[in-house]
Amino acid sequence: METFRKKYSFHDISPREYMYFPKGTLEMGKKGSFSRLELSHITTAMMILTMCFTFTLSLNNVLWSYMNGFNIYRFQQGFVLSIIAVFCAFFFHEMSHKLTAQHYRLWSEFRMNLKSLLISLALSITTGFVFAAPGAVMFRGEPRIFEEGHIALAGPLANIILARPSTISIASPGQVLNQDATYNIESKLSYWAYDQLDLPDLSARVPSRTIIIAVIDDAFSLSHNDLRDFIYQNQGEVENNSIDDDGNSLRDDINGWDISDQDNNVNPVPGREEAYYHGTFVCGTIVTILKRCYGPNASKYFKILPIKVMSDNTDFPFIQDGYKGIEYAMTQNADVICCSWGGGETTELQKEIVESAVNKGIAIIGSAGNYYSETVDSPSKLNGVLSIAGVDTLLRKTDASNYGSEVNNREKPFN
Ligand SMILES: [Ca+2]
Ligand SMILES: [Ca+2]
Ligand SMILES: [Ca+2]
Repeated sequence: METFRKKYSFHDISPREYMYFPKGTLEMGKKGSFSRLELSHITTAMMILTMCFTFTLSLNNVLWSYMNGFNIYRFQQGFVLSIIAVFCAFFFHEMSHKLTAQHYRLWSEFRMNLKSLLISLALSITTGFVFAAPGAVMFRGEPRIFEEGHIALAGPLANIILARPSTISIASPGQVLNQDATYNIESKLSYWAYDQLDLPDLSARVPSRTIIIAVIDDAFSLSHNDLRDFIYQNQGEVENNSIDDDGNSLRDDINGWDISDQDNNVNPVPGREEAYYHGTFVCGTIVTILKRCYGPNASKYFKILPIKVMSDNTDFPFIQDGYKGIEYAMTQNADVICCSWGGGETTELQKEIVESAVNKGIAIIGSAGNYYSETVDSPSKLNGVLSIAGVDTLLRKTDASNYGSEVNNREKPFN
């Protein structure tokens, strides 16, 4: 006769009676033993969960694909990440419950909840939302109170231990921005790529006026040692007097402008520098190239105009106001506009903005994209924009970059 019926999982479900019954009879509490039925339940649950997370992490659900197209490269990336996630978050969690229960000589097996798993899969495929209630570890026997506590604690504890090594970071494959860069430019960035550029020594041919390079991105750490001297100062503005001195409708836009949050602070929110690192990284790349070409005094001739186009209040790390950023760069007489982002369909208005910048003689640089696809993202693919793709360390096509004839070449005009 059963005396205890308990379920422990990270979701408290109510399985039907049959789920408790120990089919595939096992010796009570034999440590590490699995019945055939249990193995089939674990395998099925893991396979379905993996597919759920794949659709979500790769942003390939029906809703998103309808608007933006299905991306096989993101799907593959999402699949690999999902296998890792399901092993870490689900498998080790459930096995910790099970092995702890077996340690106390209790019968203990995992049982999936197939109906709940199929609902999760349908939700994930259609909307990208994951409701993960895969099942639970059951145990039977007569545990003492503290043993029940240990069994309950084992699962979450396994997740906490696995989450501890913060050195492992996995970028979301859905992000438009390049995410393989490091925040601390000096200490971590490999200089190999710069060596491949064969940059000329231009220290004897410095520009006769200050060249303004507008960088449109998520945020900028203006106090960074590498960037401090290069940051643009709007000469028409008086600092912090709450007056729009230069009459461009933006108060105190001294060092660029935060278009998404409508303020003059383009820095990342304190504490979120790692999430908003990309703009600082792009500037660091530009500064490194300038110093290699023009020497240590490069900051006298080149200034970086930081334009922040991702809100402090978003959890969705996508550039939101990129084209408005191009408009602002034009008002500040930028010579170069750097757009290390792209994607989606381009509206007529957005095309007109790029066209007017090109017609003003501004050099616009756009990244082709981060996916293995023979199409190039906007604004990079638009006429007059210099489209940049990536290569691997053997200078071959890489699956981390878009490619194709739209990448800048002789057929695609660039002024
Ligand atoms: Ca102003
Ligand atoms: Ca002012
Ligand atoms: Ca701000």
